[in-house]
Amino acid sequence: MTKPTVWISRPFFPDIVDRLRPHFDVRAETEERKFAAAELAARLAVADAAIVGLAERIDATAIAAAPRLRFVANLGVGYNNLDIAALTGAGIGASNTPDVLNETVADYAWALMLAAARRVGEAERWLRDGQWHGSRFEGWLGADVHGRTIGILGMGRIGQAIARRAVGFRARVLYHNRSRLASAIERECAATYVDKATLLASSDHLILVLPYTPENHHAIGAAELAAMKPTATLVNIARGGIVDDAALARALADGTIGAAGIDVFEGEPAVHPGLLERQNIVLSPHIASASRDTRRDMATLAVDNVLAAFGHGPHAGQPPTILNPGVLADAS
Ligand code: 8YV
Repeated sequence: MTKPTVWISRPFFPDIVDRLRPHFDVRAETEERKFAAAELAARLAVADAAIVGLAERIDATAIAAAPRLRFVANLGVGYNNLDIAALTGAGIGASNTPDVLNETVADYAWALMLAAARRVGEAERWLRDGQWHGSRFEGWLGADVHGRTIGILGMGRIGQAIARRAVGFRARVLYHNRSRLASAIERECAATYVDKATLLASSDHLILVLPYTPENHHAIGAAELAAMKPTATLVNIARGGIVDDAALARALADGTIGAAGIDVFEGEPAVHPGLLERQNIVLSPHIASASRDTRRDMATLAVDNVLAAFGHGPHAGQPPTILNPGVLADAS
C-alpha cells in the first residue's frame, strides 16, 4: 500500500521529522520561504497531511487545490492563518500547539517589557556605536517594573503565566478579558479583573496576549494609546494587526506612551518604517516561542497530531490538540 504524503512547509528538527517516515512519504521543505498561491496549491495538491507555519494561509482557495488533504497541523498556538470553518466543511482536521509554549512566551513577554522599560536595546546600540565616553548620572533613566502595575489584555493560559511571574517583582496585575476568570484562577494569578478603559488608564506596562480575530483588529489604536499613561510601556507578543502600527509609531514619536516592546507586526516580516525610526522601541522578529526546548516541543506536538490523525503513535485516532474534533466523529 502506498503511504500517505505529508508536506512540511518549514524545515525543522530532522529527528522529529523522522518519526513520520515509517508511515508517510515525507515532503519537507529545506529552506524557509514564502509560498506564492500557486506554489502552495502545487504542494497541497499531492498532500494527505500538512504541517504548516503561520505564513501559510489555508483557506477555501487553498483547500480547493487539495483534494487529498485530511489533516493540517499548525506550528503555533495562534491559528488565524487557518480557516477552521472551511477546513471543517471539507472534512479536514486541524490542530495547533497550545500549552507547550506558555512559559517560554511568558518569559519573553517579561524580557521585552524589561528591555523596553529599562531601555536595554537603545543603550546597547549607543555603546556599540562607540558613544560611551563617560556616564551621566541622569542618563538612561528608564521606568521601573518592580512594584508597578502590569496590565494584561487577553488572559488565557499565556496571560496567566505572565501574571504569575509578577509576584517576585511585587507588581500589581490588572487584566481584561472577554470573560472574567474563575475566582480561584484570579487568586492563583493575583490578578484583578477591570474593564478595558481602566486597564489602559492604570497600567504602567501593558502586555497584549489576545488572539487575532476580526474583532481584535486594531484593539490598540490611536484612541487606546492616548488613553494610556505617557510613561507606559506597551508589549505585543500576540499577533500583528492587534496594534495599529502606524498609530504606535506616532505615539512613540510624540510621547503619547513611553516605550514599546514588539515581537509581531502588521504585514510581517515587513516592519512599519515609522517603528524602525524610533529608539524607544525594542523590536524582535516574532521569536517569543523560540527557545530550543519549546520549538522542539511544538514540532513534536504537530507531528503527534498528524500521526494520531492517521491512526499511529501514542494518541492513535485522537489528535491531542485537534481544533475541530467533530471532523473525526464524522469520518468514523
Ligand atoms: C509561532 C506563534 O508559531 O504560537 C504562535 O501562535 O505566533 C509562534 O509561536 C512561531 O513563530 C512559529 O512560526
